[in-house]
Amino acid sequence: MTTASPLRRGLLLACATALCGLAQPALAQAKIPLRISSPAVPDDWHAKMWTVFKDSLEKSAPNQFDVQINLNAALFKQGTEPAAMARGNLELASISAFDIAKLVPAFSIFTAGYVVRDPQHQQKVFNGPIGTELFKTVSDKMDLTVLSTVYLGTRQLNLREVRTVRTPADLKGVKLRMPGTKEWLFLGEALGATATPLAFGEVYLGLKTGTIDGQDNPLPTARAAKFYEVTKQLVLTQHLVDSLFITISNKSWNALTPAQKQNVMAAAQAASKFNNENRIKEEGQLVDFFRQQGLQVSTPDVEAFRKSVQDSYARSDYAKVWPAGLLERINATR
Ligand code: KDO
Repeated sequence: MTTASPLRRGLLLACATALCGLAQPALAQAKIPLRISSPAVPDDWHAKMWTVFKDSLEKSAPNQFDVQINLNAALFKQGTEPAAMARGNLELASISAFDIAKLVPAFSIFTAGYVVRDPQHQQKVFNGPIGTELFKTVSDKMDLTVLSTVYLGTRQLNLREVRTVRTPADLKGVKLRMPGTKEWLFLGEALGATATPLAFGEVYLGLKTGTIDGQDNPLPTARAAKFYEVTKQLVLTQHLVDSLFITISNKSWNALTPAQKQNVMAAAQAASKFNNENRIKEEGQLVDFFRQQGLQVSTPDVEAFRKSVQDSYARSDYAKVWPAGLLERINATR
């Protein structure tokens, strides 16, 4: 065995250092970018879940992914995420049934009030054959792969001024803020209110200044976005057990190795598990919190709301495109 002279050793070392110096940026560049955009406020569970996603992925696939979390709709406007993913400007997002229904009309069944019964029902529906079939259509028509289903919460009403609300008729003339698509506005009208479109980021100010009379969201979101500071009443209508779907663009998904796919899928599932557990727990505690904040909490005639909302959907064009038997299959899922 020959040993290198001190001069040669020095040269070798210098070369190796130079090579390392070159190799490092090359390695950094090789990381797969995963840009995420969400309208959620940082204190909401479905914003925090992205950190769980990032940490979980870093643990299972160290240094392979560059996960970039953008909250408060800072990167893309609420509802424009699927288009951004289609254009290749975004890799991941948590999109709603309302976003999906625009391109997959059958999905509007999940935008209808009083269809999904509770978080357990939601998970059974989407993790079973109905989810498998519909997610295949989402992949075909939207070029997106659904990685997991997130429980956004059960939507309730939150009003600026106290009023007696027993049935949908009591919401006549109430300017109820809804996100700005026709599916959302239909839900607001089905509740008996005057649905008023507004982006999520403008709701706090809208309530404060009175351009809207109320908003609907799950209680954890009303807490995280501090809507209790600018409203006086909660009406527990329980009108929509709402979902979000963690999706990745097919272009990004198909570029992953089988092992990376498994890691990304597991990270998405860890993220939704974190969100779902915390959100369900918090929903059980927040009525007391809102009372402490001075809000009046009222329970309307939920059966009257259910009947009126279900009748509105049954009469609507939405129901005409629901695949035959789908509603019955959802109802029969236990
Ligand atoms: C909202 O704008 O009311 C809504 O709850 C709609 C959801 O689909 C989702 O976009 C959510 O906002 C955001 O993630 C902010 O919490």
